[in-house]
Amino acid sequence: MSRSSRRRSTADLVVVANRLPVDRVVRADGTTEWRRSPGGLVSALVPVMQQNRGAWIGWPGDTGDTIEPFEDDGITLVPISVTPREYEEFYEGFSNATLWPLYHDVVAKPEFHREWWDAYERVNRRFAEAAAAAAARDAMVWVQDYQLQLVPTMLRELRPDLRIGFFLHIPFPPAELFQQLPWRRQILEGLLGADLVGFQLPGAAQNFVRLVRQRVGHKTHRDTVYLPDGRTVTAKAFPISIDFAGFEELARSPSVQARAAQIRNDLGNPRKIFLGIDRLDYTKGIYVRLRAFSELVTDGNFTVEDAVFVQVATPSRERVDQYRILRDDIDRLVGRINGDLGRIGRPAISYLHSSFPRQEMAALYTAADIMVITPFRDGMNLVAKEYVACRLENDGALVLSEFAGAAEELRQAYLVNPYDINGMKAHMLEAYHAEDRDLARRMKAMRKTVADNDVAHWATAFLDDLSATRPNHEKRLRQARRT
Ligand code: GDG
Repeated sequence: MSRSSRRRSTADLVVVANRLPVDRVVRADGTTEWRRSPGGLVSALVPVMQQNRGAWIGWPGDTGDTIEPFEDDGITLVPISVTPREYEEFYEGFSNATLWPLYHDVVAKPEFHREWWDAYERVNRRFAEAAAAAAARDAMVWVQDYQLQLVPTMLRELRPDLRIGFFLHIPFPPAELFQQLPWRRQILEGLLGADLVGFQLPGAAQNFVRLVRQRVGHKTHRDTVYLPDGRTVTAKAFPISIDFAGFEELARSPSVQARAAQIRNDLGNPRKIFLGIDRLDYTKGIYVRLRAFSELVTDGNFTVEDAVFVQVATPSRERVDQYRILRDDIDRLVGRINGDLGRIGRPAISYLHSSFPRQEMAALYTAADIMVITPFRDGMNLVAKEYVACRLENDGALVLSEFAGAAEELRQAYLVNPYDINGMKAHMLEAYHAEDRDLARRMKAMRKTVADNDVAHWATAFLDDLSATRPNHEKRLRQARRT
């Protein structure tokens, strides 16, 4: 056994995700270093992984050379190579132009290409083989998200001793839509390799169980699927969350407070600041929300001196056609609105197509009076929870789409239907005129919900349930070996 493979088969907890939790940074002198990527998932899992001889398997973020597994802060990182062609077909193609629109209510038309599917299978197998090599005997493996739905079964075939969990970060569609997928049965069977399949919402878990019954023909009862070999699979909701205390601390820091004041000042101290922050994605409903805001100005509800809309759109999937088209559509809309309604030094919409450090995000959340989140469909939407975490004084209003997973928990938000522009305008206006007492009552309740259910709570709940699966596992394995 080589040194690296001996090291690799010792992890008691293995996370398998499309991306590694680090980014490769090239220094000025040409040498490279790995920097931990910020984000709730990473910060919630790192401590658990450090205590459990953890390994993280993922793509390192470029399509270049093969990189050997290495240690980073008590965790083994196992980079998976993906060729430029596979990146196009597996990631941009099948993951982001087939599954992403299909799972988000078909808000854009999914494309079905057989060579994309072949690449999806091939890359999933590579991830599964790496997980099989990294996991210690009887270890727990947690597979993340829609790019890797075939991994659970591929891994189970290689390593029947493992406890395998899967979590889907995006919605799981109803049967009527999922059925369009030419590879629907393979995806369902891929997921059934897991002992525990986690979703953001109970409705998604029900969609999955119903499809398994209809399309694969297994017996099901409530949240459990009964497989012919006696194994069971549980499908259950685990709504993901954020590092609430971390965001509170950021918002409380003097530098973020000062920056928030400066942002208000730079915007000309309007009475109200509206804010949107999203990846530039057609599921997020950016276009309709900007139209709704501009109509409120045109209708004379307020002027551009009274209110401004700050929209941050983080660049995303820029080589996928539908994302290029969306970017042009939004550019044109913002140009038209500002051309029609803006005054010198007072645009109606302050549009930023770039990404920012976490501190700047916290300053924007702190500066904004009304956060507007209007996706047509969203697994959860962490921005909604981050905004709530930053409102230390229980002020600020959250306008939130009913079709974001977060709406099931944040019931005190101004809930809107993003397909109904008039309804959305009415709620934005209600938030604009709301009394401080009413806002405080709503925000206080939402802050409690998020504080009590942070991302550490989410990770623990999932891993506790996963470790409790298959109580008769050992016995069944012994029997299987005898026959
Ligand atoms: C998927 C699901 C689900 C954004 N711009 C910047 C930045 N961000 C951060 C936000 C937030 C995260 O990215 C975005 O998360 P969302 O939940 O809002 O949306 P998706 O990216 O679509 O995520 C979603 C999520 O997975 C988790 O399961 O909730 O439904 O679609 O944390 O703060 N962060 C920084 N600069 C930016 O410019 N630093």
